[in-house]
Amino acid sequence: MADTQIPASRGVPRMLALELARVTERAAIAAARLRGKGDEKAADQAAVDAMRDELNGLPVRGTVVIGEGERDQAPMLFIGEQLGRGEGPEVDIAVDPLEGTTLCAKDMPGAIAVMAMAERGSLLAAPDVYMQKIAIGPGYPAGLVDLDASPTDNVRALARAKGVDPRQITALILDRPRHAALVSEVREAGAAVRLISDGDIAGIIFTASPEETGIDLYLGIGAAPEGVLAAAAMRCIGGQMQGRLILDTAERRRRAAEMGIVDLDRKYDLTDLASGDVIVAATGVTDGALLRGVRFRPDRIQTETVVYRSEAGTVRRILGEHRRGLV
Ligand code: VTB
Repeated sequence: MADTQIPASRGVPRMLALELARVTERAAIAAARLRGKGDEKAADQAAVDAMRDELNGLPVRGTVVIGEGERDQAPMLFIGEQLGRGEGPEVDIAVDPLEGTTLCAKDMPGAIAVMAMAERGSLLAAPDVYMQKIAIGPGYPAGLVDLDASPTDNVRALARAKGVDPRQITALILDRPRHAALVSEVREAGAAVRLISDGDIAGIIFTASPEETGIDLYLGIGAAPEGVLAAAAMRCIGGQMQGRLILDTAERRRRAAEMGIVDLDRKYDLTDLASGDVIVAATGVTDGALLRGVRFRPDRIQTETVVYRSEAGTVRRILGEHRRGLV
């Protein structure tokens, strides 16, 4: 269908895919200038400012439904903020201008600038709390793994469906003390565990191409906004994911209720987290397995961006060359 046939109030015109690449490219370049400086807040702020500026030039009426920073008092593109030129389709915007602030500050692999844009009302508006998550790649029967099944059962079910021994399964888990029991159980079930220090959006995306990444399964607790962004990407690439918000204090429950969450214990499926027409863009800040980091050359700046679109399931990798002085 031609974009001109999409009513102005619905859908995300596909031409916006390139615009989103432009947004994350700019945020990534801004953050990359502060790579390795040990200042997470400054890098985050630079990415936030660049992203906001670029988003405000787009022909959309956007509302930020997933922002960042509540948890760590970071500079925000805050939830509810209106973005865009105030004309064109109404869209939900989810942003993580610098996913992996610590990775960027320490110039370690895997920092990215990432955002999603979707039809109004189609991304879960979640507070910045923790989320329990599970994800596997495409090609398996629906419901093969489940948040409420034991890690052992999930590893076994996945191994069986893959036709391999559990010893050939690798699970990716954030390296946190809270995951000690989870890591032990997964290893006892026979699987290998790859630990990462940060960056579980990419971690979940890795499950969609196990033959390349070596990752079959994502398990554990990360941040909720990253969960929604990962779900938006998985909607485009294929794969399964479930998430449940961890609302373990009265304050968190109050914030969730304020955002319209009725069932506080709800187990969200992929399409509960991100439905409708969605576009996701991510640009590498530091080198990583998903994306190459920004390269500063004498006369130009190079970026690598991936853009996912749910409607057609397209995945595009864009190598940008930016003349210095213009960005
Ligand atoms: C993860 C990780 C992020 O937050 O979501 C993590 O993917 C969860 O929070 O890169 P804790 O660090 O508090 O465990 C990040 O590390 C940063 O947002």
